[in-house]
Amino acid sequence: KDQKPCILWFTGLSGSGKSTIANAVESVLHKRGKHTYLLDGDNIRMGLNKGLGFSDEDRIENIRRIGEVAKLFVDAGMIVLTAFISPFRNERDMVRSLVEKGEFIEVFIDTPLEVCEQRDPKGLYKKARQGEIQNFTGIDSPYEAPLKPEIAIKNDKISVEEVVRQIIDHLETKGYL
Ligand code: GGZ
Repeated sequence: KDQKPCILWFTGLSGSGKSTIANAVESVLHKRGKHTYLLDGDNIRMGLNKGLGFSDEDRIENIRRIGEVAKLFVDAGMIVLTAFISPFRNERDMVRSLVEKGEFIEVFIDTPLEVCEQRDPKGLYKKARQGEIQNFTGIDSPYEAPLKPEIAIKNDKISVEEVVRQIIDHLETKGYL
């Protein structure tokens, strides 16, 4: 198969665009005949990680399990895409250390908090500001931005198509595709 297995690990605030971008990248990869698997809240927090909440402890366990699952898919030869806030540097680095060098591609979706809060597609920021939700990332729970991500995208004034192009470009240049 003409692909090198890896994890495209998206990280960023709620509403930053991680899921949208990960889905769009996956669909381009599909069109090129690549074997992929996308892990996100819909298939993980509803299933394997049902019962985990948003305390620091639960987020750490959430990411640990996702990392282990992603590693299994890499072993199976897939290009794995994950779309979780994954707010802690420690846990992202832990996942990085689970796989071979070069198999972990950290993709920082760098959307300013103000922009995420303005979008607020699910009204969660509003609830967090009103104190109806506790431990909300960016409001009363920290987000530790990556220091040296493989890919950093300022997702403020550019289109999803442009973002996808940048990510596919990176994968081609580095020999993953
Ligand atoms: C952050 C929360 C919270 C709190 C519910 N903090 O925009 P969404 O809705 O669809 O994505 C967010 C999602 C975050 O889950 P993750 O598994 O990605 O988080 S982590 O990696 O930190 O474990 C948001 C929703 O769940 N959500 N409560 N308190 N996001």
